[in-house]
Amino acid sequence: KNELAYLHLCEQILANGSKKEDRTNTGTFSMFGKQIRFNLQAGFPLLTTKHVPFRLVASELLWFLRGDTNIRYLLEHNNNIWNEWAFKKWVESDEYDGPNMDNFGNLSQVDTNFKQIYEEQMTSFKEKILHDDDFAKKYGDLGFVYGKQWRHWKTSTNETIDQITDVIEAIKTNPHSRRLIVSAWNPEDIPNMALPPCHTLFQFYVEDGKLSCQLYQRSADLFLGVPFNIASYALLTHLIAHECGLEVGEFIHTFGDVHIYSNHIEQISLQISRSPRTLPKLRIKSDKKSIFDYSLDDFDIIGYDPHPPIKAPVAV
Ligand code: DHF
Ligand code: TMP
Repeated sequence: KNELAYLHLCEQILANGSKKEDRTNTGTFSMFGKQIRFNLQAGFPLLTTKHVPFRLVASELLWFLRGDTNIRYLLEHNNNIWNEWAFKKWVESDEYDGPNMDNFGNLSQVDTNFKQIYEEQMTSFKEKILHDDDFAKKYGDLGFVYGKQWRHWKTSTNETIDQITDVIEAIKTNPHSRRLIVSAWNPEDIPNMALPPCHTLFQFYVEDGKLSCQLYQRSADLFLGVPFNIASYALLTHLIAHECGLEVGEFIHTFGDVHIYSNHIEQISLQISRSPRTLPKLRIKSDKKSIFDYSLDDFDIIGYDPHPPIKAPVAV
């Protein structure tokens, strides 16, 4: 079963990961340079040892594909996974005059009073992003993150490169190419991003009518981020294969710093104690002219029977 590769990597890091401080002051157990593989023919890799919300994975991917970098679209789709990073920019701005939100990520985990004040601020922040256009423009935007680099990479001569359109065209016209690459890592733009891209660069490979994809992820939160990242790139590979008249091959997930946060140990131990179940299938319900025309209702996950969700705090 495909999922065992993920579970083995979790076990390995729990057993042999080195204790490492990190930017968020949470502390991690970490390893460098690992790889897991998923045969996409064997099922869609939405992990079954905990419930992974496919709706959130898919709406985030559609958001990238739109070239969108503003969390308003995510909030309109009830997707809250990027809120903290926009909120951070807001509370650190000169215009914010509410209660002190320094270190809100860590404080809200240990101080229940603070947590309540934080949640009130977050609720009103979300309301403003949804209903105040000017505010959303200014504070909903995460900067030059994935959507911008994938669809509107800015060149030194002020033109834009649409890497997704280009890579699809290249897969269609030149499938043997060894240059089928999309990069989100734009050194010039890094200072203007809420978070430098974790899924940094990916490459496609066509063999025997099958499309494979390999991702290089520079930094990987094995419990929270990675299950989303696996499903997201699997979905992207399916969509591009569909558009190019190819079958799906493998998704190969290569990691730089892959880590388990010290406050995820119990959760991940519970998860690896569970037995993986049969992977679900992805059904693409409607044919679209282009990969940019899909909406959430166009995909179905069939036969997903996961173990219950496991909650964990995200390190900000
Ligand atoms: N920072 C850190 N420290 N880890 C991340 O995984 C991460 N991921 C980001 C942005 N910054 C990050 C974007 N992706 C969740 C999943 C993916 C994601 C951000 C957050 C998450 O919290 N998942 C929960 C469910 C959330 C929900 O239901 O709203 C989960 O249990 O999978
Ligand atoms: P860093 O920028 O200091 O590496 O912190 C980013 C954290 O977010 C790190 O724990 C990795 C995690 N992450 C993922 O695992 N997957 C993602 O898709 C994103 C955006 C972040």
